[in-house]
Amino acid sequence: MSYETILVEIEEGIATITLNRPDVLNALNDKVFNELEEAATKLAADEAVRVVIITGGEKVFAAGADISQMATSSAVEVATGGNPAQKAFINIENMPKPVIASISGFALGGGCELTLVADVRIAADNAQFGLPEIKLGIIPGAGGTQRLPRLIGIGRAKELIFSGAFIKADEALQIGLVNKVVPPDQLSAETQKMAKRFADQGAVALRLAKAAVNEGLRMDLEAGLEYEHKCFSLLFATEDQKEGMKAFMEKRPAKFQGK
Ligand code: CO8
Repeated sequence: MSYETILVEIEEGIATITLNRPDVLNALNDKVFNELEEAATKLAADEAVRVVIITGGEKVFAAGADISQMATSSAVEVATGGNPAQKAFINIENMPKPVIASISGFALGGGCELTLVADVRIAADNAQFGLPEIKLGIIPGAGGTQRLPRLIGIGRAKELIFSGAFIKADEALQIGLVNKVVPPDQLSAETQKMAKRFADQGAVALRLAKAAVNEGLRMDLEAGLEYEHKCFSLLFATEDQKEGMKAFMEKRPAKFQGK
């Protein structure tokens, strides 16, 4: 897969998408959003890909949407522009396999919002998070007002959105914005370790586990529990369920085939 603003590599079932506009701190313009959407569609359909990592590289995750592109936009252009940011992010969020955001340096505005569509977030201890849109006279527009309160709670989300303040990795960990913080030189290895751990599990079970959590969050508890039971029952039709339980009885590691 060849793109202008992102790099996509696949190795041993783990795909890595790297944002690649270093001169502007990986600012996200429409080209990036469109390429992310296309890559997510392809990786979602590729059964050989079991886990997806999104990173900005060693220095910065992404300093937000491209302000130079937005500065001259009219309300009509923004309203009728097809919302490439939300389209791309929904595509990533709905990928039927685990997505890990691996974050070094700034993850601001649309960059922070991109981390929110991943299933888990690992940060280097030099990472900084924030939604500074309010300081530009706008609000988060790629899901921040919706996904952040669901992840860290309404009060903390409003504080970040109303102030535009940046928080460091340790505070992000404390409020549940990231799952794990590691030294910068261990970020890549720790991300790979987590990706490998997910990749070793059964692909169908992973897919349904993700669906049960994501779909369940859109329902009331009763409907969510019913949905969970349907997913749970369905897994008894897979060879992986037979293998997983047989392996347990035989006291050996399971070898899942993803079917
Ligand atoms: N957009 C465009 N260019 C950027 C951006 C950006 N978001 N961030 C940095 N750059 C550029 C700078 O202009 C600079 O370019 P140049 O060298 O040509 O002057 C280069 O990157 C390096 O940046 P700095 O010199 O500013 O680096 P510093 O280390 O001094 O500062 C900061 C780093 C603090 C990250 C600073 O660059 C900054 O504050 N950036 C903007 C952060 C921001 O406000 N982000 C939110 C943007 S709005 C948004 O994300 C909305 C999302 C919703 C989209 C929905 C669409 C429908």
